[in-house]
Amino acid sequence: MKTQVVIVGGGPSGLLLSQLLHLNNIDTIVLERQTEDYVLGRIRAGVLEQGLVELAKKANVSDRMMREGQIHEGFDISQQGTKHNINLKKLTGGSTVMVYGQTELTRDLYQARHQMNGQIIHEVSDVELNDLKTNSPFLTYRKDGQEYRIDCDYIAGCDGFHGVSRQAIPTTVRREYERVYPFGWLGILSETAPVSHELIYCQHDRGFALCSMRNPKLSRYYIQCSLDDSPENWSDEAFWDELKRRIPEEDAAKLEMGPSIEKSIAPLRSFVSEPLTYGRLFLAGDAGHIVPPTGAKGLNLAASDIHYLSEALIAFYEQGSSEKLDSYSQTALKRIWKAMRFSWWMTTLLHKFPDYSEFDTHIQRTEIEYLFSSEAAQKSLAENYVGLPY
Ligand code: FAS
Ligand code: PHB
Repeated sequence: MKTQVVIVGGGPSGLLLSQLLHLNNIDTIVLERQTEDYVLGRIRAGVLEQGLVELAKKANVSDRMMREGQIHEGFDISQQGTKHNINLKKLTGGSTVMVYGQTELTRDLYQARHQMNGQIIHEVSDVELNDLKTNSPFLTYRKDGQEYRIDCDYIAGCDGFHGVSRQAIPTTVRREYERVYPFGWLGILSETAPVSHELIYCQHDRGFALCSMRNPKLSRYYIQCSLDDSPENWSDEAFWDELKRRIPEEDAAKLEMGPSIEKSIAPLRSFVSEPLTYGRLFLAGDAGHIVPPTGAKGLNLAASDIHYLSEALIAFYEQGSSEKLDSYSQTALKRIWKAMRFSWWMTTLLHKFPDYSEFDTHIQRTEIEYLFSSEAAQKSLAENYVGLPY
């Protein structure tokens, strides 16, 4: 087979890139390890920056999002049960965020790709990237016991943190930066009304908690848990009891509880791999970086990577210019590191760190009290939360 751009990974990064390139008459083939149903079964991000909403509009996949998504003008932070509202719209002069599940966006992307007869090959294995430093790279992969080869001009590595693309960059070239946090997030999905019309991020001596949602009838809750914990250790009742201990009393009193329809633990890490390019290979999304979900930046960073990479590939095929391709890594990393910083800051602000000294704990408490007392500090938080410019 031959195509212009092979995209490894059929998650939101890969599907969005494929859609944007196809709309600009650039041929792609997406290689995905799992089935479509498996990809759509993942429950992940919930908060979309305006930049991602605009990109979805550009990709012609925003209709349902605009109908069913919820615009949020702010969120609450609670410290030991005392709530403070962060009015994003007021603090940023009008910016807001969109609450619409990553799963739904991925569903919309799949539907658009199928409508345009996009080539997505599922259940592939043994994907290998070859001749990346030449003008004619190629990939091999296996499916149904057969080996296949695809010749192409460029390869987009959109295969997430555990994919093969980043590994194709020699360790002598790659520089990796990482912080693994000593805790995870135990999350549940329940068909119950959200406890509040906006998100509540809770800092508490027992550990962090987050009240989020997908729609007025579908709630998403998280509690900080230890790294060696597992969902099986938590009955629904135990989860609800612990959540109620960590959220403000007035919210605990009105919390609508019900059976969990999904329960999982996500580890928290900050990770960046540099550079994002190697010859004809370009990394985007979780393949190149991971943020702790505290700042709701994971999916949104994938979006800005795809914005830069799609623009660069379109400029190459339309004008023969490789200038944006040559500067992709440097351009994307500038925004990645700022989101990395914000996600790290929100995580250190709101979580219980087992190795914190009394001084550390006092500083953490003071950081939140300063935030609650300073409009300047809140403006800084707000401009990062709604998303820095692309
Ligand atoms: P993805 O990991 O979503 O997709 C990569 C795709 O590549 C997958 O479909 C995978 O099957 C495929 N793949 C992997 N290896 C392959 C191979 N060798 N060959 C072919 N295909 C291969 N972000 C938030 O903003 N908020 C959250 O609450 C949040 N929660 C998260 C919870 C978890 C458990 C995880 C893992 C991530 C979470 N994230 C969250 C971040 C998440 O939303 C990512 O940022 C987002 O999925 C990034 O999308 P992709 O870059 O497409 O990577
Ligand atoms: C979610 O709804 O899954 C969510 C929302 C905000 C975050 C993290 C996760 O910061």
